[in-house]
Amino acid sequence: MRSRTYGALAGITAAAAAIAVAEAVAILTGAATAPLVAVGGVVVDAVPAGVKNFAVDVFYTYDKVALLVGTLVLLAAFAAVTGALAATRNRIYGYAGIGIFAAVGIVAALTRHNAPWYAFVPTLVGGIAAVAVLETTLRPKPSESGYTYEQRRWFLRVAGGTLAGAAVVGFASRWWATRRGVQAERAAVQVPAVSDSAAGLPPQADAQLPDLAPFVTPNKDFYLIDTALVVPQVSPADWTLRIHGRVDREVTITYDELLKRPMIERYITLACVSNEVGGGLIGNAKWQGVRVRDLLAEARPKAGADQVVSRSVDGFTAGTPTSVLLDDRDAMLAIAMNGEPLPIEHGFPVRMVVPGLYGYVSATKWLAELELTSFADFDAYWIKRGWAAQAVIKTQSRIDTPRDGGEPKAGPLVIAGVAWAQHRGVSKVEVQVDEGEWQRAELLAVPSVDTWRQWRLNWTATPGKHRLTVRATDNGGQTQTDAVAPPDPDGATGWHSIEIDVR
Ligand SMILES: Nc1nc2c(c(=O)[nH]1)N[C@H]1C(S)=C(S)[C@@H](COP(=O)(O)O)O[C@H]1N2
Ligand SMILES: [Mo]
Repeated sequence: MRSRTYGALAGITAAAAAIAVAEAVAILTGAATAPLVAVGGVVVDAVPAGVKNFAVDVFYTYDKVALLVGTLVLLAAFAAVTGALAATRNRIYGYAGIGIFAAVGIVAALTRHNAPWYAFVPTLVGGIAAVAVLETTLRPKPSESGYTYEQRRWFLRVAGGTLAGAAVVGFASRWWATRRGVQAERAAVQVPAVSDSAAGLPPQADAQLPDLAPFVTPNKDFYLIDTALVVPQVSPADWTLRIHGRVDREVTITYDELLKRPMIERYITLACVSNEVGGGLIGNAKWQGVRVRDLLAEARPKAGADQVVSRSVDGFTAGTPTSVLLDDRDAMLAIAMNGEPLPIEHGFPVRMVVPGLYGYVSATKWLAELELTSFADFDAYWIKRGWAAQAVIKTQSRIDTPRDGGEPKAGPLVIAGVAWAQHRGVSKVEVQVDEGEWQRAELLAVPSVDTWRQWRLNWTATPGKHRLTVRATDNGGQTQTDAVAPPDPDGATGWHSIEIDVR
């Protein structure tokens, strides 16, 4: 084994030890203080919008795993180079490498939103572990003819053991840190009774066809989109909401106080602006919570405060028109989703839900603040990255069954899907088979204009290849446009179209 290889392996071993030790310390200091998470968070916030949109497209919600793996690979490459330099030239290179990485990790951890003062500790302890590992593994000096058999055997044992140990400690720590979150606190929440309940679910809201999205999306199937590399763990006991900024009276409310307020319950379909035509970044749930309007009324927004910026515990922001939060659409601070306390990944203990607006301008999870300001004065998270500041949900429709590329049998076939135009409502859905006439689909019932709507059409499928296309019209009489546009900057447009081969 050449000195260079030896040094490179020693460098990688030291880096692995550093990451694992830092992860273990972060069990005590909070997952967000682990250098991988902190640096990853800086990268998420810093990458140009185009790259992130690409990542969302390619990795869907797995882009976070891809980011962590990418960071680890880069770190390993850097550690290998500095380790090789340390072994062949001067030990100083190794220490400098560790120093640079520790500095990056510490600065990242300390500058994250709401970072505690001790956020530097995991990286510091990890850096010390790296120095110790590098010092130990580089101690044997090669002779003129290279490392002896004994030296190599010793090194492989030490490096192999450290790497295996680091893998176990690293993964176990991360697992433990997640396990140890606020699950127990969530389970202890008693969802209060509702004083103004959702219009009952009409029996004919759900056609219950295989492959057709159910009218109510179960929590476990509800799409997940956020910028948080680790799910924030917010204890209800520590939760407060501060309403401040351009208000006559600042209001702060605790979780217990929130639960004592009149509770409303509404079916609301949430959609992500990144959803492609035909995509799955949309879901419908029964949300329970407190009217935002009532809380804002107590704070008394000043004239000209046309934007409410909702800010999460981890610094994400969404900007919503104040007028929308004050009108009669019942925007709410949700504490429950489909009858359960809000799931942790969907924003426990409190999130905002606003009918008719995309999530990125309204649906802040792990909510901490509402700040009254103006659109002229502040750009929220995604607006800084080029997305539109004002974005109402565009009318859209999707074919769920038959499946794209499916091979159904010839004969009677039900074509079905969902259509949405939240807060305007869907009045018509039409389906086109090949180049034929547009045929009006049957619309299923809905509790309000704020949800998506199932539709279905009976068709006698004839053998051969067919193209099925769907389009919806909202209650204002506007039919969704066939002009194809990407999600960026304010939502995708175009008709959903699938191909099937009838057998
Ligand atoms: N704190 C926080 N809230 C957030 C986001 C985020 O990144 N951080 N993303 C928003 C976006 S873009 C969408 S589409 C919805 C998604 O909510 P869900 O994950 O519960 O489906 O959350 C919104 N709320
Ligand atoms: Mo989104």
